[in-house]
Amino acid sequence: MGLKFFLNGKFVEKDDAKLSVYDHGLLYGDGVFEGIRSYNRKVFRLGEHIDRLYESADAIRLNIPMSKNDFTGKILETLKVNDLNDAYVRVVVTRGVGDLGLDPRKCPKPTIFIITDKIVLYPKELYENGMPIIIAKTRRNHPITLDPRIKSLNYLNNILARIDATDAGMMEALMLTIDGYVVECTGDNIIVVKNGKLMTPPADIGALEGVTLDAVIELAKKRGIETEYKKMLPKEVMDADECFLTGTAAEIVSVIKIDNKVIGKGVPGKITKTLMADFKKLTETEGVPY
Ligand code: PXG
Repeated sequence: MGLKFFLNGKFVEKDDAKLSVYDHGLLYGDGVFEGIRSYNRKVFRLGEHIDRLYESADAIRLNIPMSKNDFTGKILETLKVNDLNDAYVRVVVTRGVGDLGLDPRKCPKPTIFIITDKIVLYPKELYENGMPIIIAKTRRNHPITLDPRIKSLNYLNNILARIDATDAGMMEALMLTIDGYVVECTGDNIIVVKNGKLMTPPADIGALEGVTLDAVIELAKKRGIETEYKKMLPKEVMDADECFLTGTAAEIVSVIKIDNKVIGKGVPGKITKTLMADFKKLTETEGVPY
C-alpha cells in the first residue's frame, strides 16, 4: 500500500497528491512550511513547530484556515494513516490557486498539505566521523528583505548556498550575513564550543529560530554548560574547540573542518558527543503520541 497524504481536507494517495500550476506556492514560492520528525510514534516538539508555522504564515500575512488544534490533529492522523513509527513530516501551506499575477488577494483559499515519509540527510559515517563544510559564496538573505526567521517556500537563497557546497565537493555550506558574520548552514543552525562554553549566532542577524537548536540549548543548560547568543566572524568559529550543526532533518552532526581549517582535533568533540547522546534520549522520551 502506498503512502497517503493530507491535501486540502482529504487523504489522497501519493500519486494523486497533485497541485494546480496556478498555485502561488509554485509560481512565486508564496507559502510557508515546516519539517517535523517523529520518533517511535511520538512527534518531537510538535507544539513548537505548529507555533512557528503560524508565525511564518502571519509574517507573510497568510491566514491559515484551520485552528492550531485541528492542524495538530491532522498531522497526527496522517502519521497514523500511514502507520509510520519514525517519520519525517513536511507541512506546507501555500497562498493557494490564483491568477498569473503576484497579487495574493487573487488567491481565495490557501493550499494545505501534509506529507509523512522518511528522510536521510547525510550518510551514516558523517554522523560518526564528523563532516567537513565550506563557507558559501552565497550570502544569507538580509532580514529587511526576506527575513530568514520566516520558514517560507522561498528557499532559493539556501539552495544556491547548497550548490556552492556541491561545487566544492561538500555536503553543507556555512552562510554569512552581508557584513560577514556567521549565521547558519543551508538547513541547519550552527553551534560552536570554546573553553567549555556553547555559542550560537542570534536569530535576528538572519537565522531560523531552530527547534532543534532550542532543545540542544536546554540540554546544555541542564548539564550546567554556559550558553551564549553571539555574533561571530568566521575566524572565531574556525578557532573553536568543537563545532556542530542542529536541525530537524540533520539532527546533530559534528563539523570537523571549515574550508581548509580543521576544527579542534578534527574529530567529533566531547561536548558534541555528550549532547548528541542527550538529544537522542530526549527524542526517545518526549513527544506527542499517535
Ligand atoms: N536553518 C534553516 C535555514 C532551516 O531550514 C534549520 C535551521 C533547523 O531548524 P529546526 O527547527 O529544524 O531545528 C532549518 C530547518 C532539508 C530540510 O531537507 C531542512 C530543514 C527543514 C526541512 C528540511 O534539508 N531545516
